[in-house]
Amino acid sequence: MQDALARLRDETLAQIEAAIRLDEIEAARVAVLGRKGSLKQAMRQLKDVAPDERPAMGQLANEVKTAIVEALDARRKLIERAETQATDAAFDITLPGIHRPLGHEHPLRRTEAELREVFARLGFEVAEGPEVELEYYNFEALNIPADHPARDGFDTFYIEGDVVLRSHTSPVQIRVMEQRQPPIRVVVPGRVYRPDTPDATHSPVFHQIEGLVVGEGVTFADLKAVLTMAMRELFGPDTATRFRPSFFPFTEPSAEVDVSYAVNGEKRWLELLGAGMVHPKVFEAVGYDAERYTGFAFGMGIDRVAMLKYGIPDIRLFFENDVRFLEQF
Ligand code: FA5
Repeated sequence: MQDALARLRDETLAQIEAAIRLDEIEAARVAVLGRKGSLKQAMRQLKDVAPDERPAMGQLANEVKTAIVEALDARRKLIERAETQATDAAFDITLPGIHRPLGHEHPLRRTEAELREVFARLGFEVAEGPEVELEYYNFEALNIPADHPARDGFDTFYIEGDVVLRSHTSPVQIRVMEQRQPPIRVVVPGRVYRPDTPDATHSPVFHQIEGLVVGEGVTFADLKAVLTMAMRELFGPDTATRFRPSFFPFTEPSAEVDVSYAVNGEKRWLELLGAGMVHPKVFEAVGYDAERYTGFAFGMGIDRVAMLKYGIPDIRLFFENDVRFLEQF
């Protein structure tokens, strides 16, 4: 009987130790301590034990029972504690919430929106045109004949035949003038493409905003006034602009316009746009009377504007999609 009690104790304690749910504890308790439990049955054998050994056996049986009751108790408490901890954790309102990152407006989009606003205040409407464009609009209609060296500056990616990716927003000048008669005052924001090698200020994909004003008596002074005002609106009232003589086949005279900025107190210039008076050949291409109408046009790099506005040293940062960069705007 002594052996039987010892085995019962060891097996039961092992079973309790292995229990991971409260119902397993309860099952173990019933199986051992219940009315028909194994301990009760073992006790019944007491009457077959020699009378002088009975007290010792009885005591052993009680010790086994106490050990089992204690083990059951301890295990039950452990499981209960683990369970409440698990539930508490699920409802712990002090834990940080699940972070769902917010999107950011891209600095280029924001700059484009601001440019639209500035020009809207100056009386410009917004027009748009296709990024996949016909060679005719990108070149010929703008007085850039095939095989003319001026094509190099506006060279582009060719899709097939006479279909290209536009290398500037100027083709939309033609599309707008084909559609309507003067007076015209539009800006055209959009994406353009060039096989330029990327560096700090050049990207093969970038953005321009085109401006076109056509009417009677429009002069270069109007062009200068509009651009100077726009630059001051964009960069602040003290902004200096510099008009350098330049060449574009679709304007005459032509200028490149730089805007001043400061690095450690030192004044520098960044080329922002090309501009000029609309060339009579362009008016001819759209059937306007070049004797009656004059106009000016400009094409500004939106990426360059954003670089100046936000102090971004490298244009490539706009296109890398690094959240750490984008989050700063
Ligand atoms: C043009 O694209 C002319 N269509 C502008 C124009 C319009 C002149 C109307 C006259 C009348 P240009 O190639 O200089 O010109 O480009 C204009 C501006 O786009 C530049 O001043 C610069 O700000 C920006 N730009 C040009 N190439 C890149 C490039 N690879 N990456 C980023 N910005 C560029």
